[in-house]
Amino acid sequence: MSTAESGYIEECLPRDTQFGRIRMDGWRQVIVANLDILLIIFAARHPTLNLRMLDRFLVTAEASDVEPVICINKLDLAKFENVQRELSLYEELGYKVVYTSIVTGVGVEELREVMQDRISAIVGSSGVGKSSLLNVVQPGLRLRTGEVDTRIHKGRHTTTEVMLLPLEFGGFVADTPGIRTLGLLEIDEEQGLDIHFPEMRSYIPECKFAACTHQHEPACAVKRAIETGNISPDRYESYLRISGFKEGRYERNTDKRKTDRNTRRRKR
Ligand SMILES: Nc1nc2c(ncn2[C@@H]2O[C@H](COP(=O)(O)OP(=O)(O)OP(=O)(O)O)[C@@H](O)[C@H]2O)c(=O)[nH]1
Ligand SMILES: [Mg+2]
Ligand SMILES: [Zn+2]
Repeated sequence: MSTAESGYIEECLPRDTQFGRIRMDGWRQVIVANLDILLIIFAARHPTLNLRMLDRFLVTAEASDVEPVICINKLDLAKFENVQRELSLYEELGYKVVYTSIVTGVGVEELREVMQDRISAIVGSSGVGKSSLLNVVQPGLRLRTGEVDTRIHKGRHTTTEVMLLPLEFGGFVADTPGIRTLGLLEIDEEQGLDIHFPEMRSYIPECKFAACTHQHEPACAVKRAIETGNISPDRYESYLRISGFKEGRYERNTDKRKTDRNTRRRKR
């Protein structure tokens, strides 16, 4: 163990938590295991802040029992009040939101506090500034950073592999390559998708049907909560989209639909 210069695997620890996704080609990819924190990074601008994608990341974190922290980078490119207004819903839901910029240095210390003595992974689209932020959080890392295409405002996938990096102030952080699509890996069909939306949890037991999908069922408490303004229609829209994601792990109605079809066939 003392001749650690070339490095070898001492032990493979069991995976308590894992963050991963189902890629477009169907491969179940585990990106990082045994995480404490998932740092979900978006840029305030360039590339565009995508709340629909944020919801997917949040569901993944909830489902894998990893604490999500939202980080909005490139604050220097936008008006703070506008960005904060867009994120206010998430702060109300109890998610921690850190606003950062490598240009002004705002939020960097707060990010260090989040990461200290924890194992975290920084995830998000290409070009949002994941590697740039880590270079500022932990000087000396010298991670390669890329340009954002000025025409389409997308990154160019500069980071190509996951790297677990030690932090001098304590802890480890994994830099990861930009993610284009996030097929959900961790959704347990028995448990359902709804419980990964914190604002839905208290309403779920009040739906008339125990297996309510909150889509077409009568006397649905979740839909009522949307009507009364207690659940955001945007978050509900994300719920609907994720639940219909065929390549993802969630198709709660599949069996039922099959049975319905069979029954119909038999009747004919
Ligand atoms: N204006 C501004 N630009 C930033 C900021 N942070 C990063 N950038 C720029 O954004 C571009 C992309 O940064 P990267 O750190 O390579 O982005 P990444 O998320 O690691 O991208 P991938 O490795 O491709 O996934 C670089 O040109 C950075 O200089 C910021 O806070 N403000
Ligand atoms: Mg990078
Ligand atoms: Zn319902």
